[in-house]
Amino acid sequence: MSQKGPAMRFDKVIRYGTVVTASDTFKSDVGIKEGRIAALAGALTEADEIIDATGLYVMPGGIDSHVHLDQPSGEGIVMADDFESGTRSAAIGGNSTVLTFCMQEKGQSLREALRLYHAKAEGRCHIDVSFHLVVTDPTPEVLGQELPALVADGYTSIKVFMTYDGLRLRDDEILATLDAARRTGALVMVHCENEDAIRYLIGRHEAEGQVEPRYHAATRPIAAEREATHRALSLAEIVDTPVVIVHVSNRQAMEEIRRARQRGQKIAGETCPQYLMLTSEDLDADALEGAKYVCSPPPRDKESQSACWEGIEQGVFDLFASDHCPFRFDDPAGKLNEKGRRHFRWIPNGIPGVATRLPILFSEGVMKGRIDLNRFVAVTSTNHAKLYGLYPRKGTIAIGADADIALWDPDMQITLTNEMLRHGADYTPYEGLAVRGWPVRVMVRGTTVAKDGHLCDSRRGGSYLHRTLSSLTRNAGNGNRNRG
Ligand code: DUC
Ligand code: ZN
Ligand code: ZN
Repeated sequence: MSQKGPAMRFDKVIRYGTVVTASDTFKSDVGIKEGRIAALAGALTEADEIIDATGLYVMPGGIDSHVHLDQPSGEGIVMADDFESGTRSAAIGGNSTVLTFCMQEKGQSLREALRLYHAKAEGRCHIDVSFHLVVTDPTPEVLGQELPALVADGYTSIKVFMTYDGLRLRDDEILATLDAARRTGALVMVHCENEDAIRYLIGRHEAEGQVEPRYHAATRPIAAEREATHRALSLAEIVDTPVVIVHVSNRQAMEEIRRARQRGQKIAGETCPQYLMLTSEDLDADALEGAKYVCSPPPRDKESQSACWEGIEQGVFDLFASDHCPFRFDDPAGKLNEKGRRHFRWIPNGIPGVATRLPILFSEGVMKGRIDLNRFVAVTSTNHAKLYGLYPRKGTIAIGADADIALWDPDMQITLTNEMLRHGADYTPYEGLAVRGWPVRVMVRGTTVAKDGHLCDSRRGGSYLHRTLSSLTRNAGNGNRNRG
């Protein structure tokens, strides 16, 4: 493993730890110079700072590729995290990079949307960030002129919605967007739920006076997600374009991914902590407490939880992301806004989770023997870097990579409380959950940003990351790009 002689002097050395990557686990010191990993070897002693990692795992910092920060969320509603608080919370939970969303308004150019989101993020981020483009208005100019130029500038992923008025695209618009993505190499993430079915069910429950939070889950059934997943995959097949199916909540949607792959399609799948840890019964909580768990797709049942675990274990899911989409609970600008108190359809969709994603998977997955350490690193960091064009700069412990490192203490036992997560929400869905394993230090490009649960670098030194093409589209592109 040694690449450098012992005479080299480092800025920092992490000593005595166990390095874990997506493929290997080995004892090694890690030498860091000018923000990058410069050596992996035994007995690196020459450094300005020696960090003792005895008993700790030295892992790539978490990359959370599905995070919402400072997004407009409807009249009078305010997202609970901006780029400062969201990246602070992410760092405390073991992350060194987050990918957030830049939302195009109807009639707005993608460039203009990006200008606004860069202004929101500039100088406020504690860790590195990059944006996915949410395409809500796929005009010929947007798809034919803007998108190719933006992909060339390193904005290499987009998201489309099949649900929500104002956001959803029709099937022909999705096809046009996928086609444009194929030509440019952009990777498309799809939110799969059947809007018409949901709207119909909302009307039916509303007519019966059934407007409590629990009806959020009842009006977004598994079949509505499965149908949209099947349709998204079919549209992707028709124009031969890779896609990521995000926030998969249940077995039926997951099996659609498996089947599409068996047909030869290039598909990535993502699931999230809420689909392992919560069920629709949480939305049944007393009074309006259920509003805390309103997210889309909604949490399902125990069988769906088992299916999602199976998908992580068996590789159907490449990505384990938080879908952090935080709103305060007891707040007129949050879950319990005036209209939301009276009808579930006005409760903003989303739950906080950027700080709890990694500890939950480490504790419930690794420590309970469901997945090994290497799979943990793959689904929480390496695969995010590969799929979203950050690899090998990010997502691994290797010479030349950014020194984005999380030191994990596998023996630390923590009971989660909202206060320790340092996000802007006034609750966590996981209050009181006991976890084993905690990221005791998080470094971004060699600088320690969080230590022992506290932010310890107030410089807000996070950078914006321009990205290369996805591993999924780069490979698919050989025969496809520039065709048609
Ligand atoms: N989709 C997301 O990806 N996040 C929050 C809400 C939603 O519908
Ligand atoms: Zn979504
Ligand atoms: Zn989301």
